[in-house]
This record gives sequence, C-alpha cells and structure tokens, in this order.
Amino acid sequence: MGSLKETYLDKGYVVFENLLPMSLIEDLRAIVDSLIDNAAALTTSDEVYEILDDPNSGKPRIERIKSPHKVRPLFNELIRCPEITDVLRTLLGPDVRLQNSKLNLKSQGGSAAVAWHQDWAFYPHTNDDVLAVGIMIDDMTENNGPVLFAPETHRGPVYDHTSNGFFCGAVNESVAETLTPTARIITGTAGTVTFHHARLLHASIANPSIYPRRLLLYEVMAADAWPLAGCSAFFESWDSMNERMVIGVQSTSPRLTNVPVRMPQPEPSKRTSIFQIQRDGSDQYYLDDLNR
Ligand SMILES: O=C(O)CCC(=O)C(=O)O
Repeated sequence: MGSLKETYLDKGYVVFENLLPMSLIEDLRAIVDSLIDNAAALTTSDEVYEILDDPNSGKPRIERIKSPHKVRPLFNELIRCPEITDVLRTLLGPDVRLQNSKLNLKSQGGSAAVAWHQDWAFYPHTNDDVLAVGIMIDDMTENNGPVLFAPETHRGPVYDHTSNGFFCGAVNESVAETLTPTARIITGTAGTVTFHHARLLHASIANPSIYPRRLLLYEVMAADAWPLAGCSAFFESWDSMNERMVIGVQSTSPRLTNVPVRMPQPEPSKRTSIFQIQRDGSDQYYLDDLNR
C-alpha cells in the first residue's frame, strides 16, 4: 500500500471513510432540509436551485443546490476544515483554490443517472492538479445512486464530450461501455469523503430507492493551475478568485504542463448544469442499474 499521494496518482481517487464527524453531518443535513423547504413552491431553476422535470413523474424536482458555498457560510467553511485541507495539501500542495461547489441531491424515488464524463472536459487548466472533493451527506449505497469511478483513466486521454456538434458533458457510448466492466462502485457512510482527479472518468447511477443520496462536491485546484477559459469564466473578478483560496496564496504564474486538453466548445445554446446538458445531448449511456 503506497502513500496517499501515490495511491491518488495511481488510481485517480482516494476515499476516506467517516472523515467528518456525525455532528457536522447533522448540521449540514439541517441546512439542506431548510433550503429544500424554502424551495417547495419553485417550479423553475433560479440562481440557487437547479430544477428539472422528473423523467418519471414529469413533475419538477430539485436536482441541485448551486454554489452552496455562496448560499450558507457552513458550506464555505467546510472545505477549509483541517480534515479536508490536510488531504488537499498532500495531493495538491500548499496553495489551493476553490473554483465552485455544488450539492447534488439525487433525491429518493427516481432521480436520474449522470453519464460518464471527465470534469476536465468542462474546465481544462494549465496543469492537471485539479480535483473534486465529494462529501457524503447521506450514506451512499449500491441502491441509492452511487458514484462510479473508472480507476486509472485519469492517466489516459481526454475524451470528446460533444454530441450533435455541441458540448454535451458526456462521452459517447463506445467509450462508456468500455468503462463499465472495471468501474468501482463508491459507497460509504455519511461523513465519508472522496477526492477524485479532474481527468478521472466517472458517472453515477439512478436512484430508484426510497433513500436520498445527497453529495456535496467542491472543485479545487493548485493555485498555479489556471483555467484555460480565462479566470472570468469562473470567477467574477481577481478579488473573488483570491477570496476563494482554501489554503495558501494565489499565483499569477501559471504552471504549464504537458496535459491533454479539449475546450468545451461549441457551447450548447442553454449552458446550464451537467444534468441538463447531458439530457439535451444524445450521448445517453445511462447506467440505470448495475447489471447493464
Ligand atoms: O452527483 C453525482 O451523482 C455525480 C455528479 C458529477 O459527477 C458531477 O457533477 O460532476
């Protein structure tokens, strides 16, 4: 068993069982419950809530809380807690920036799958010291829409994520079907935290169960990994980029490394969440059950 960093560089992800205490998870659940209650009357998305028609019932369902670090202070503090920054320092170095966060709800009773993709396809940088932190707010089981990782794929190519000539946020079926046999189903109890490389191919299956599966995701990177789309694509200003430092200091000297890159272009006419652009595309190799 190698070191943490070796395992991450070899497999493309690491998972820490119960990294966060249950008392913190309960605080997070209470905030999420109240945010969901506040949105009970919403039928269309706004700047905080991503609402999609449930593919089964046809009724609106809250699929995501956008940028929760801007919505409630605890989400902004959480990525800076020592349990997480200790790991980030090891994996990314002393200077780490937050780009964005998202809370994918995957509610009980039919939330849809997320197709195979690489986060890197959405936001290529000058180097690939870029990863996503995933915090399980609920137990993630084989039955409530777990995430799937395809080990070692972060060391391979960056795949085409377009369909019908537009960026659709998913690889096509011929790539997707090669991943399923080796995919690891990521499960864990609430408080478990995953760290996955931005180039790692990953997906998640539908949640037909009666249990919610709330996963809080933070996109973070070494401060000298600069977004190729320009800082204005993800940050309102230089100041806001600095405010999002998680540890250390911001860098004005991007580190360029030899990484495969494709730009997420041409953009679809509606640039919304991964859920919507995947549904609008035709690369819909969804893993609706584990036997496929
Ligand atoms: O919440 C999930 O099931 C996975 C979502 C995901 O992979 C993403 O938002 O990049």
